[in-house]
Amino acid sequence: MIKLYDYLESGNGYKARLILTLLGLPFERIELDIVQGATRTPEFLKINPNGRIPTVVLDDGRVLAESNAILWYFAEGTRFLPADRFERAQVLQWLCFEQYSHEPNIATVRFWVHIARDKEKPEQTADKRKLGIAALGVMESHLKGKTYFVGERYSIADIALYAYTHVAHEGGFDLAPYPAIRAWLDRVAREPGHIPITKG
Ligand SMILES: N[C@@H](CCC(=O)N[C@@H](CS)C(=O)NCC(=O)O)C(=O)O
Repeated sequence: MIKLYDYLESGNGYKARLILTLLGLPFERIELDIVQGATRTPEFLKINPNGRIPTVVLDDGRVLAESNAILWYFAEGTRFLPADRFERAQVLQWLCFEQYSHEPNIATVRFWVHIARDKEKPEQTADKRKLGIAALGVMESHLKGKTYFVGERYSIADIALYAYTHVAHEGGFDLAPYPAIRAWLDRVAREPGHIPITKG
């Protein structure tokens, strides 16, 4: 069975849980307490030298890390990743945006404010908050008049961006000024087979 090294509060872990669940693929979830350093033990570093969840071990023992690579691997050949060349590149565009402009700001501020207050770096919080708000602005202008990020269909671009946007309020991000984002969040949550972040 597929093994998923995970942490329930993690949006990156949630991306993996969500795609596996949507595809009906059984998996064993192994919870690692990232706050207590469980991803940095010699045993886990042998599995993923980068010391981070989510990390997946396939049935044949191969290991795959990085949430968006995991999304891509499982979505390949399914309705969650378009076949059209340009649309695939657009999905990749949003996955890169998520990892460069969105997650490092919105997820990090949420981590400091909501999960590990003692680890907060106050001098960085304000800068990251500004960059997170800028990322929300980009999403809002893209989503105006659209149902989903790419090709008017639910794809892993939506899953990747949903993960930390729907819990952004836990980091103190106010979504009131973003009606298109809020409508899209509701749409994603109504997708058949959807699970909340809290579902292990
Ligand atoms: N770019 C990676 C980021 C993974 C990541 O930062 N994981 C965090 C939890 S969300 C983690 O494992 N932190 C524990 C640590 O750094 O020791 C991805 O998208 O999977």
